[in-house]
Amino acid sequence: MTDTIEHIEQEFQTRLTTVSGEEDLRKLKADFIGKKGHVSLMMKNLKSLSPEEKKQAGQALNTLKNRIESVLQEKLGRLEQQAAEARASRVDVTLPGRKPPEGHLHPITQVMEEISGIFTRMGFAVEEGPEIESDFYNFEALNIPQDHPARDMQDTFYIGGKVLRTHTSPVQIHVMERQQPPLRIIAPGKVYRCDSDVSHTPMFHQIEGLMVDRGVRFSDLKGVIERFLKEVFGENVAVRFRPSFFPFTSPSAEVDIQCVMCTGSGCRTCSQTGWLEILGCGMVDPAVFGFVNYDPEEWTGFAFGLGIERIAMLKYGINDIRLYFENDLRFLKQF
Ligand code: 2U9
Repeated sequence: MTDTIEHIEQEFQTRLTTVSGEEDLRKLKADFIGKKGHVSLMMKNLKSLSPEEKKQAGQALNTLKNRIESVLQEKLGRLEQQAAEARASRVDVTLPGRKPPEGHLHPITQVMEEISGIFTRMGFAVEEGPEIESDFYNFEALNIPQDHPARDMQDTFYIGGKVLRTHTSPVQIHVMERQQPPLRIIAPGKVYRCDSDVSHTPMFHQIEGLMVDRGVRFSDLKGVIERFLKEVFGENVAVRFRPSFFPFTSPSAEVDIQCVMCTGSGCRTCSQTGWLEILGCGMVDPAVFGFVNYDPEEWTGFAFGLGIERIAMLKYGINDIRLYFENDLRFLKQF
């Protein structure tokens, strides 16, 4: 009897080394201490023994059963722990993936595209031209005479015998040279002026517009500009036209909107005036038509010009234009 018990225990230890999962463990338990397991069958066989042998063998079998039980329990604990560790280190394919860092358009590009969109929806075509221009296209053809202050060395960058365009107006001259009216175009792009402070950078962006047709009047200009400003600053924005002067337009006007910071009550942004200057405009000066051989008796037109950075600063409440060009992602990511 004692031999058999020892044999069972050896057999159990051997089987235990082959256990690789909870299923094996359950099977092992059933085979040894289950109702029809080795230990239970041995218990049933005790009947045939003498009382003394019965007592001894019974105790031995109970001890074996307890030992097996505690070994199985310990093994089960280890298996459960291993399973938990495996689950924890497994890749969860249902988790959302990690996104690669994603860029976006520069705020100036965004505002430029928004403004271009407003004018293209009003029927204006987008035109582009070179950033290096001759004196004729940048100044002469725009009725800016030799001694005009805008030609001063302080404002214009000269390279060789040419200039970096100080406005996008040369684009419109090029278009008028190769195209007869009617004409409705905008010219967005980079321009260069020798100037630098919180509201000026040596390079900035403009959009200029030009419409030429028979019978174009100042009221057409007013309608287009008012529609544009309502699209950008909201339908309720107050707009005013102030008389002004530009060599290339006559009559000329500067256009203000009610201050977006204080809605007209007066603040630092609007220098306590309640108004913000947004753009310049006017009826194309007949002298300009003369340079491109348009008959000023037949054609009239309006033109306007605006600085993108200034509009973007007002739109986003930015007080230093240089932030746009420092490439600081903490700034750029906000747009
Ligand atoms: C042609 C004829 C006329 C374009 C115009 C302005 C008024 C103007 C400024 C706005 C802010 C420049 O960027 S800024 O400093 N522009 O005030 N621009 S009329 O007039 C033209 C252009 C082309 C052939």
